[in-house]
Amino acid sequence: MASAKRPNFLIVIADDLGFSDTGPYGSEIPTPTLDRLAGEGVTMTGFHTASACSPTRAMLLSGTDNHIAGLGQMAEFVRNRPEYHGRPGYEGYLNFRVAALPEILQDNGYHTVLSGKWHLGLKKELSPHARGFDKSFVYLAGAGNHYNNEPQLGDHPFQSPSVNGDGLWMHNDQFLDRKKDLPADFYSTTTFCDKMIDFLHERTAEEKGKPFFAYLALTAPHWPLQAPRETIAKYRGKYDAGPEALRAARLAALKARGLVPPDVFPAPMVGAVSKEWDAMSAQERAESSRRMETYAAMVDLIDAHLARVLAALEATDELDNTFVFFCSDNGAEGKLLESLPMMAGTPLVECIRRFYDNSLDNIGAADSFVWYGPRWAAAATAPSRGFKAWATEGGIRCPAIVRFPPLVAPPPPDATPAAAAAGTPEESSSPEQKRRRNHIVSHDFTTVMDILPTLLDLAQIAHPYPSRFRGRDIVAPRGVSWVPYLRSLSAVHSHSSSSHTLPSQSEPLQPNEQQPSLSGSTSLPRRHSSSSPTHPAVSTPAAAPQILPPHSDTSTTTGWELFGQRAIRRGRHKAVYIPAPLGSGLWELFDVEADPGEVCVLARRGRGGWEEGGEGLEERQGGTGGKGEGEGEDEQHERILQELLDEWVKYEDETGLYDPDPLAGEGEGVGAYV
Ligand SMILES: [Ca+2]
Repeated sequence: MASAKRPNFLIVIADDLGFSDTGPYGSEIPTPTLDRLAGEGVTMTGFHTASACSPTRAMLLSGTDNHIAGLGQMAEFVRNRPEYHGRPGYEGYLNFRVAALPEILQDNGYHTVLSGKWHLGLKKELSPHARGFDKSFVYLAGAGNHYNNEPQLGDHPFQSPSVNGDGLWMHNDQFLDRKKDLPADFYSTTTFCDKMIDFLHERTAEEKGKPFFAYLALTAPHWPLQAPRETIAKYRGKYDAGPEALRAARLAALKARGLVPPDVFPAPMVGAVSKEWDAMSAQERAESSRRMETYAAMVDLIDAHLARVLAALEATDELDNTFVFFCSDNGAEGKLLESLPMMAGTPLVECIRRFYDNSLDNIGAADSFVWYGPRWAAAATAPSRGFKAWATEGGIRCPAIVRFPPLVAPPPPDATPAAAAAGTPEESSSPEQKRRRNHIVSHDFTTVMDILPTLLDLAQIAHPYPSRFRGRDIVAPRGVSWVPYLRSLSAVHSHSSSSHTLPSQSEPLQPNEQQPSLSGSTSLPRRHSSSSPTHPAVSTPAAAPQILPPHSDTSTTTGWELFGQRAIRRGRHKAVYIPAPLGSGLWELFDVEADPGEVCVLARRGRGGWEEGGEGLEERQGGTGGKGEGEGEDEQHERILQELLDEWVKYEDETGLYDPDPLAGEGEGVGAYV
């Protein structure tokens, strides 16, 4: 009987998928498969990754920080920066200080398979086959043509992996010739899901006796935006009102679902901004819309093909004993790549100019090569600030859905007290309305580093640290198992389905008109921190089940750094450092639960001021004037910021983080290739 086995794991990761791009998060793009997973499981709003691809994947498979696991910076970024070379944690591949999740599972009786993007080492000895996967079909690099169409290569030897996939495909321990060995009808999402289904079908009797770990790492909807013409056609005209209209609709949908605070103040646009919709010519608007239509088609196809994978598991009666986890690897991609000075004349841009056709009717085709730019990305990241590669929430807060009925599931739609109390007549509620009312939403902070401890907990496998592992010394994971948390969510939801809505602020948002703007942004609103608990259920009577957030301990801090952008978070407070010219070049304190847009600066401090012991650049945003007994609000925020900066120093020490100042001036160009 399937349920007697240890649980299977299916981890599905999408590439550069934005926060609100799927149905559970209110998207207009229909994603019935993800709607089902969310309706039968948990939708998370507090899930965090690194701000870019390979660091997140390193965290996922190691359970620890990317600066420890070998992706302190992306390999593409450090390649021509010798100051990083030779530093532990900056190897550019998943290093051997970590015990990789598939290695641990393989050693403990799991059948381990991967289909999709690896991005954690380009050599055979660093490949999935070498890191614990029994079976793998992989693209080793970070981005590539979704149709395996590289017309330029016969003529011109472009070396960027984005336009040259030669030598980057592997099946198990063998390199593939992408021209001969990939299917003639290759399309990334289709083929990766086909291969995953093949791996599941092809299991031997012995392999079927084992639980499995299946890692499906899709390359969509990462640029180049490409999809079959008929799928793009489904979205024709849907985006003609432009990105601002889409952003407003997405925000409204997030609020309607209780996924963001109802009074949230969305972040203003940041970074290099493309032309206003109204300032565009009709032709420019048509081309921009077509890019978004293509993006939507890519998301549509992720869902459609994921349905096939789940159907394969249902056919073998394995789905309900499979912990299914779906997420994105970083925020939506908002770079305006073509406008970056550092991109001018690069091989990629030159290659696109010479060999691709980005005319309106060809956008999305195999020989087109486009991205969609900051305004469409801002629709997907709203209300958060920034995009992929930013340490603000727009870069690191990602959609995440869990389905595993043995641990966490909403009760049947009409069985909840709220449903009964509401007395809603059966005929007046659509199945969709009933499902949504019954959804379990998790607002608590979680991180991609938690996946490894969670899976090991479910499999009842102890992490090998501090013992040696496969003949080497290893580090401990930094993530925390979600098992008690998910169980508590289910219990609380069953006990009282008073919906898991975000607390509204006790005081309304107030303009902060006396404050100067930050880095040219609009004037900052300001509001008081709420002293109310994160979640209404936390304060339910003692007899009621309690939610057990995995990172509830206020001494737990989580840090981020990539491309010189830094952040450190403890509880609801987060300090962010964005170098000029993109940011203020100051450490800024936010309450990211009340203010997920990171627009209300509670305190600020210069990096130099901190380093020199509090002298110098220290300044802060004006307070509210409230003078309570003892510590005032401003003093409290200053103290919290100071504590977080102390934590930052610890984080640097613990992770071996190396962040030379010269990065600060590079702005948005960093990481442009990946
Ligand atoms: Ca990515």
